[in-house]
Amino acid sequence: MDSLDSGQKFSPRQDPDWDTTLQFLPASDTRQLEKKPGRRKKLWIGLGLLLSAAALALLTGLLVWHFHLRSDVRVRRVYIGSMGITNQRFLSEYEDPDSPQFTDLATLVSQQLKLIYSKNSVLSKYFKGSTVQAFSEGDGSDSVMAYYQSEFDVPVPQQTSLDEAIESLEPPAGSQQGRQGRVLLRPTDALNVNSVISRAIDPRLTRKSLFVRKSFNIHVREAGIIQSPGFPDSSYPPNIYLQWRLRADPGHRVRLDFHTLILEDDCQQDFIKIYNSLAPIEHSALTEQCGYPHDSLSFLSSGNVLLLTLVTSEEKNFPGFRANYSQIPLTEQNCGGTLAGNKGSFSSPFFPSNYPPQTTCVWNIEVPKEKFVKVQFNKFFMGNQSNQCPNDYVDVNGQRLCGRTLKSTVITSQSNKMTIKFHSDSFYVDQGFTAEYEAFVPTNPCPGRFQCTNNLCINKTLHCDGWNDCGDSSDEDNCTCDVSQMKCQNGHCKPKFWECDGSDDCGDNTDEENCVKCKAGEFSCRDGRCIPEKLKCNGKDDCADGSDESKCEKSLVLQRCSEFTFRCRDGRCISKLNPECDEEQDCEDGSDEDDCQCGIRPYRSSRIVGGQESREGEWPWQVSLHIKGTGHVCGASVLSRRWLLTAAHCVQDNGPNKYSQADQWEALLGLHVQSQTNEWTVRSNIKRIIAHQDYNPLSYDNDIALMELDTEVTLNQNIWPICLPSPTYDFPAGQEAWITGWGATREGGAAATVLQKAEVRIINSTVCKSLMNDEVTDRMLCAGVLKGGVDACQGDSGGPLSVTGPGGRVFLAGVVSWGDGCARRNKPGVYTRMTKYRRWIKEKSGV
Ligand code: 4AZ
Repeated sequence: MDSLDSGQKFSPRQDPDWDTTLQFLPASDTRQLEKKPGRRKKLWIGLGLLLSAAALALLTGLLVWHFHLRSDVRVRRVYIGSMGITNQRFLSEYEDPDSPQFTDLATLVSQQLKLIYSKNSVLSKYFKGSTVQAFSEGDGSDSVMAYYQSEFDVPVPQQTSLDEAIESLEPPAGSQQGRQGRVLLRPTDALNVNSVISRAIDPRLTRKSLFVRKSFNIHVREAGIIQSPGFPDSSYPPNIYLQWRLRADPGHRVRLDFHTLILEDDCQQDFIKIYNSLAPIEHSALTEQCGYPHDSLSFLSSGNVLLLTLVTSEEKNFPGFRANYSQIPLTEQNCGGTLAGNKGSFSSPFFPSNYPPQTTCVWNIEVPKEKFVKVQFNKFFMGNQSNQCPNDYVDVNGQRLCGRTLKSTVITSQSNKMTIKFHSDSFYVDQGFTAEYEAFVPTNPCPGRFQCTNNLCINKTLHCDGWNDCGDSSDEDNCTCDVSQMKCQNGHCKPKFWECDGSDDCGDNTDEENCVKCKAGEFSCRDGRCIPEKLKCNGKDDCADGSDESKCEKSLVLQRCSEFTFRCRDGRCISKLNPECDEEQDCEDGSDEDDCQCGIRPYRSSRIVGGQESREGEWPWQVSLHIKGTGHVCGASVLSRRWLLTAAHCVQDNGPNKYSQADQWEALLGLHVQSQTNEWTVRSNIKRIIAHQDYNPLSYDNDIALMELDTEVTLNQNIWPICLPSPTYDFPAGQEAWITGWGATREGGAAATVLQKAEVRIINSTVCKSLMNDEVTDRMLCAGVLKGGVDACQGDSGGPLSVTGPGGRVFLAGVVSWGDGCARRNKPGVYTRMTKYRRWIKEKSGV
C-alpha cells in the first residue's frame, strides 16, 4: 500500500457476606395480605410478615451502623514507598532478598520506618508493619534507596487523616528534600534518611483474588527476554500479580522493548504497568497498558532500575507479552547541543522510543546573522494537553508546548537564534517529537512556496485546490474558484462534484444546502423519495424499501422484501439495517446470527501507501499469496478453513506465467512479516482456483476468484475468517474501512515486509464514477482518502477491505482490485463490491 506521510484511593475491603440486595418490604404492599386461605390464617400471615419486615429493618439498620457508622471498624490501608539512605554503601548482595546483608539492612529500614511513624500520633496509632521489597543504588556514591510497603489498620472515618499524615512525611512540593543533607531523624539514628516518599497502593494490586504473587529480580547487564507465563503457546493464567525488578549496572539505564503485547482490552481487569523504580509507587509510574496498543512500546529508565508488573483477572485471558531488556550507558543520550548551518533536524531523546523520565535537553540553534530561524515539529507526542504544560513539555523561546498532535506545527524566531528545551517529569512518558529547523530570509519566509498563516510552507499548486493542506485552512481562504469548483459561503472552493453528496465538505455545510431534498418535516427514503417524518419507525414500511424502518429500535418483519432488506432463512424480510452477526437475534428463526464464527480477532478483545505497520494477529483473515519460487504476489482473505477469496486479475495467465494454475501457488496464512514464519503461520498448497466466469480483464468487472486449500487449516490466533456481508448489507459513503497488505509503499516503489494497514473511507459511487472517468461499475466499490497519500497499491490486490459491523465483527466490504496509480489526489482505490457476490460464493464454495 502507499502511505504519506496517581495516587489512587484505597477502598475498604468489601465483606463478601454483606448482602447489598436487602430490602424493606413495602408497607403499602397489600398484595402480600391478599393471598388465599381463611381470614384467621390471613391475619396470622399478615402478622408474621409484619414481624419479619420489622426484624429485617432492624437487621439492616444494625448492619449499616456496624459497617459504616461504627468508628472502630477498621480497614487495611497499604502504602508503597521509597527511602533514600545516605550513610550506607550499596552492596551487590542487596540484589538478593535472601542474603543476610539484605535482611540486616531491611531490619534497620523497618525500624527506621517505625521510628518515623512513632513521631506522628495518627501514624503510630494505626501502624501495623512494614516489609522491605528491594534496594538499589541511591543518588550519591555512599547511598542506598530502599523500597518498602507499610500497612495500617485504620478506622473507616480516619482514612483521610492517615493519608494526610503520610503526605506530611514529605516536604512540601518545590522544596529540596534532603539536598542540604537534611535528615528526617536525629544523627544518632542508625540510618541517615534524606527522603521518604509514600503513596497509597493501586487498589488493583490488593485484589483478594490475586492468588499468585511473584517477583523476579533480573540484572540486565546481559540482554535477555521476559515473557508472560505460557507465552506464546498459551494464554496467561488468571488472577496473577507478577513483578520483574530490572537493574542495570550503575551509570546505566534499563531499556525495555516490547515485541508483542496482547492483553484484555479493559485495564481494570488485565494490565501491565511500568515504574521508574523497584516498587509500584504511583508517582514513578511511566505507563499503563492493556488491550492491543499501537503506540511505541519501548521504555527507558532515568536511573538504573525499572519495574514491570503484570496483573490479570479471572476472565478473558490473552496471549500476553514478550519484551527484550538491555542496558545502555547514561552517557549514550544524544540530546541537546548547538545546532548551526542553514537547516537540520533533531528529536527528543531515544525517539521513536518513549523518552526517559526526569530528562532535560537544550538545543541552541544559531543560523547566519541576517536570517531568522523556523522550527517545524512533524511528530509531537508530549503527554496530555494542559494549561501551562506543567508536566512534560517542549519550550521554544519561552513558549511551552505539550499534548499530542499529528499536524505539523511551525514556530519562527525574530532573530537568528532559537533555544529549544525538552523536559520530562518523573512520571508518565510519551514518544516525544521530531523537528526540522531552517534559516529563512525575514522578507521571504517561503521562497517559491505558499506561506500558511501557521507559517507552514506548502507547494504553490496546493493553494486554492479545495483541500486544507496548511492544517489551518489558510491555503483555502480568499480563493477565486475556477470553473470546476463551487464557492462555499466561507470563501473556500471545492470540486463541484462534492455538491449535494451528503457530506459537509465546505465546513459550513453550504455545499449541502439548496439541494433538491425532502422538505423540513420529511424523511428521505434511501431511494430518494420523501415521506412525512412521522411515518418513520411507525412499524409500516412507508418507503417500500424498508429504509424508514431500518434504523429503529425494533426490527420489523416486512410485508415486502427489497434490495435493502435482510432476508431471513425462512424467507421473511426484516427492517433492521445490517442485522447479520451483530450479536442480536433479529430473525424469528435466528438465521441472522447463524454462521458467525468470523470477523473477530481471537486474541483481541479491540503496504499500503500512507499506512503503518500492523500488529501481529490484528488482521487474521489476511493471506499472502506466493508464486512458488518467486514470493509474494497478491493478497487474499480467509473465508473458512478451506476457502480463500482473492481478485480474478491475480490468477490470470500472463505470458509464460501460468497464474491460473493452482499448483503454481502457495498461500501463507497467519503471516506477519514476509519470510518470517512462526508457530501460527500455515503454508498451504492450493487445490483449485475458481475465477469469476464473467471477469473482464479490460474493465476489471467481476474481479473475484476463490481458492480452495488442499487441506483444511486449523484456525488460531493469527488465522481467522472474515464475515461475508449479505447482498443487502449497507456500507454507506463516509464509513471508515481498513486496507491491509504487503504491497508497494508508494507508486512504483518496493513491497513492504511487515503487514501494513491504512484507514480509508467508503466513497460515494456517483462521485467515484466521475473521478474515475465512468470506469466504475455497480459491482465495484470505491474507498480511499481523496486528499491523496493513502491507498492500496501493487501487491495489495486480492486483499481485504475490512469494515467493522455494528456488533464489532469485521466484514469484507471489498477486494483490492484496481486504481489510477496509487494514493493520487482524487483517485480512490477501486474494490470488488462484495455484496454483489454473496450468492456466487455460496454456489461455488458452499461458504
Ligand atoms: C495493483 O497494481 C494495484 N490504488 C492495486 C490497487 C491499486 C492500484 C494498483 C489502487 O495491484
